[in-house]
Amino acid sequence: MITAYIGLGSNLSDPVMQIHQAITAVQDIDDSNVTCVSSIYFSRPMGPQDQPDYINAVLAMETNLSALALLDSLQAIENKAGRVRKDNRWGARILDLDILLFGNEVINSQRLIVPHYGLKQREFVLLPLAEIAHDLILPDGDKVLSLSQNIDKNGLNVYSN
Ligand code: A4P
Ligand code: MG
Repeated sequence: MITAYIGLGSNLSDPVMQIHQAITAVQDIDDSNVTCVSSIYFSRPMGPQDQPDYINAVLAMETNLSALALLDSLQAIENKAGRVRKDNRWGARILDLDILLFGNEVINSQRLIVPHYGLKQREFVLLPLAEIAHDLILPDGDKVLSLSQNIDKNGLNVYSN
């Protein structure tokens, strides 16, 4: 089995409920087990500021699925939550599920870039990730804990454990 890390984000339609529902839905993905879930965090929007604040979390899972099959399952969960894809980059969304890491794999395909391209620049990804995986080392050798200690928190706060 491969250990994958998934980033969860929402800033529309009761974000805390969206994140809880999404965690439950990920637990139901075939050939996979969720092994750890971070606290739920409250974060300021990255990108356009004329949108609501976000709720973010990260979970760890073990899976026998391929990375693309996992992406399909995550996108099905986003669609079921009522996500409508718009052209506005970094705009408001009901639910965003990103594959942050897929084992130690580096993937650069048309549908999937892993590690996630924004991982190292996003406090709302690095802090929850470091919370559940202190010793994690990225495929390029960078330590998640040091990255999380050196990034501006930008008002990131634990919302609930
Ligand atoms: N894709 C490629 N790599 C991946 C990956 N590692 N995981 C492709 C998931 N998908 C990946 O995704 C567009 C396409 O990216 C997918 O079809 C997949 O094939 P999407 O979810 O439809 O689009 P998106 O998430 O809107 O992409 P975008 O614009 O890159 O958004 P981001 O970068 O995810 O940012 N502020 C706070 N505080 N918290 C947030 O969570 N999120 C965003 C969205 C903006 N500001 C935020 C937050
Ligand atoms: Mg996404």
